[in-house]
Amino acid sequence: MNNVSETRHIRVQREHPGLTVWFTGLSGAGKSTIATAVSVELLLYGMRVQVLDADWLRQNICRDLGFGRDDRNENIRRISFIAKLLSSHNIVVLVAAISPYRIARDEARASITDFVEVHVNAPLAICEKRDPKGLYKRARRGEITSFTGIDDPYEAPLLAEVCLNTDEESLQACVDKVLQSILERLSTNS
Ligand code: ADX
Repeated sequence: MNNVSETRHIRVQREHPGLTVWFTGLSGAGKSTIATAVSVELLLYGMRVQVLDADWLRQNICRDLGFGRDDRNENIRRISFIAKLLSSHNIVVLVAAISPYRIARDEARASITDFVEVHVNAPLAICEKRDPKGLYKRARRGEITSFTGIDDPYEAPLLAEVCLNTDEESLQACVDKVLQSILERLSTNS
């Protein structure tokens, strides 16, 4: 079955289990763009979806947090908590957060029943060239400190279920890879 017919198959069932899909990668790698595009496709087929974008959460429930190690870990802990709750109600949760520390992502994985990790990978030089928010320039000028990839580490996943190379693969190719992985997982669990 191809993606579309598999998705329709799930829709015909009308019920699908919950799942958390966790997009990790450098700022500017494409996490939010891909998560949003995936959510649109899933919604079109009548599935229950929630995107949890860290940029947005940092404007509300995580607005008290900065970018030191403890605060980043707390950020991921809060996001995991919401993702776990929503996915327990059979919602497909798409998390987009740099989530640079492996241990924090592994804790998220351990706390959430069904978890798919997506490494949104692009070389630092490419992310820096894209610089959609102008933050890399500010970090290079020293106006922002502890910036991931510049003066704070990004620990790439060792065993992500999906690896996307956004400097080489098109947006649609990336979306299709994620959809494929979601549909396989939902079919297995339903
Ligand atoms: S995380 O490390 O705690 O997972 P998160 O994904 O929530 O980070 O937030 C990252 C976003 O915050 C970036 O896309 C960028 O817009 C902004 N930002 C501001 N300061 C920093 C920083 N020092 N390091 C990384 N991102 C930063």
